[in-house]
Amino acid sequence: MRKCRGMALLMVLVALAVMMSVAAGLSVRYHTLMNETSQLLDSFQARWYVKASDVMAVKIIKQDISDSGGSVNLAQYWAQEGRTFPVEGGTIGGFVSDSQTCFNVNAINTKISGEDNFRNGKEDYVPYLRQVFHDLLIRLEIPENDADIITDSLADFIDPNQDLVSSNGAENPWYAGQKYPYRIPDGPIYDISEIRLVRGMTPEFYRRIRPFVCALPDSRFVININTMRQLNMPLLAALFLDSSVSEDEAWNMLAERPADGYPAGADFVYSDQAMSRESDYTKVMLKEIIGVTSSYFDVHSVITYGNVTSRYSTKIQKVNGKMVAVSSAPEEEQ
Ligand SMILES: [Ca+2]
Repeated sequence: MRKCRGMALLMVLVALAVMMSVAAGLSVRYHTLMNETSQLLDSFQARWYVKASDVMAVKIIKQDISDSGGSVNLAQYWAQEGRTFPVEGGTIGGFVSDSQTCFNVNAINTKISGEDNFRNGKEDYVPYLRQVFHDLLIRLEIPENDADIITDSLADFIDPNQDLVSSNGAENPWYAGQKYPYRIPDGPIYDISEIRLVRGMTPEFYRRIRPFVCALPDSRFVININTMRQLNMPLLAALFLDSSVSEDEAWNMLAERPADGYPAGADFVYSDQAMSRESDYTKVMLKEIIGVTSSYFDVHSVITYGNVTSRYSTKIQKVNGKMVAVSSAPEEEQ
């Protein structure tokens, strides 16, 4: 009888141990699910705050442009940096950048008005914007041979034909022969990261080039001189096609720029500082590509909510005369 009671007690203890083990497992699973759900809800809320940030940026840019009669410059509210707004459960921060302070790769084959007058029947004439892009790569300490290949291959990547720009270029047959073959767009690209596929590009070269290039849905090439900051000077210097123009000299050229920007691009092109470094050729080119307004912006949002910090980049552009947010995506790691 005593033996039977002992067995029953043992079975009860074993059953208790099994139940405790199951309960502990359920508890861990429950907490994991709770954490996952909480993080998911935080990221949803953060995404809504990104939308709020975009709406606010569009409103401010529209108001600034309207107040200044079309000028886009660094004295305007949209250009203020380092502001963070508290919101329920977190913060909204970030900054807005003008996308017309970078080299628009979709314009690399665009002919500048007046350029033909300088061609003079030269078979080996290289279009101005290709020269500028090449000059920019050299300034970023990309070896000349690699710069030759990347520049001409980028031109082929974007142009709609399958004719090689030069022996340094690359069309579909070259890409078809690679380990992972692919077809090139032969047209404008949507996202600047696509240039990582261009012949000659390496992760290191892309890292160096990335801050100075963009892919706008526009084959025109217009730089807004009023929003150029010191960090953009490698590009401004490259526009002069003169290796003796340093980044510091380019920055000094803007010393006379009014706080609320030049009224017209010509005010920069005919400024004493710029004139002293322009050739007849670059003066004609600069007259065509230097502007004082912009139709493209990027909103870089940093949202903190709960335990989640989200970084998003939203493209804002003028569509049918109206500024609108057209796309938003997690910010690319630099
Ligand atoms: Ca092509």
